[in-house]
Amino acid sequence: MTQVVLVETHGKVGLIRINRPEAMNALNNDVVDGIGAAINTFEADENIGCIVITGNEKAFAAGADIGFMKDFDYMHAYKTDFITRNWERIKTTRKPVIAAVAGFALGGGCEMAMMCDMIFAADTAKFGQPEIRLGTMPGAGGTQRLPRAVGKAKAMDLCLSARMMDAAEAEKAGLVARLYPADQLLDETLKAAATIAGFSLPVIMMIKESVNRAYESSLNEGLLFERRVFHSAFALEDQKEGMAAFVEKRKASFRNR
Ligand code: DAK
Repeated sequence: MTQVVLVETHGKVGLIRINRPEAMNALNNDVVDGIGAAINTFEADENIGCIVITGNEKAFAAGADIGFMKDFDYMHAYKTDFITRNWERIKTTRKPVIAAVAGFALGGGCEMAMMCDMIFAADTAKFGQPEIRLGTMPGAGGTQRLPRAVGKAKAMDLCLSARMMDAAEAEKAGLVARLYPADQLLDETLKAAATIAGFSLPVIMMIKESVNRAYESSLNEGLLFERRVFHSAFALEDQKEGMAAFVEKRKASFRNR
């Protein structure tokens, strides 16, 4: 049986590939559970400092599997917690997750990319929330994360018109952190992920937690949280090492403590 999720390790980077090319990487329970299991493994591995999720050159993921869900009724979707059981795992991991998006990231695919900490896109990427065309609406963060990323006007436009946004527009709007020619996307993303993973793991986690706080609290609360976490970073051996290395003009060697 084809494995719908492929998992690789590149040094300190964990790579997860969605692998349903025959269906534009449409998401089903197996895919989402596979991603959840891979994240559990990477989370438990002290050697991994950053995770990358990608698809193939045609699609990151063209949304939830429409054939699979077309006959669902409310009771089934609710009782089985459709897709949800591992869906939030991307969000709850304490290690940074980069979505490397080439081709289509539509519906649940766009929502999954937005759940990651940042999106790196190929110039071929296309983002959209076309659920309205199917007689339904975004159900996994599209109406919530998209306005936060690109503002209300563009989010309304995408969710209500079902139009796709190309990579250049997505980068300009703030959805995409970095844009690459398609043939360089994965290499460049792995390189960036390796740079992140080379820093001190506790500091990586402190920064992720603090940036996320910006979305979940008032500015004053967020600043206070950041200040407390910043102060606590002085308790790290890696802080002593990082600053000593700078003063001694050598490369820091972090031990994740
Ligand atoms: N589901 C199933 N199969 C799909 C698919 C999808 N979403 N997208 C594409 N495919 C399949 C096509 O049926 C086709 O299969 P065959 O006919 O070859 O067997 C194959 O992939 C190639 O697609 P096309 O022939 O259509 O290729 P094109 O290049 O012409 O068009 C396209 C590519 C991506 C523009 C088009 O396929 C398309 O519009 N796809 C549907 C996009 C869409 O509507 N996505 C939104 C789905 S709703 C939740 C989590 C997630 C969700 C909800 C809740 N919870 C946690 C609660 C998500 C919901 C959605 O995403």
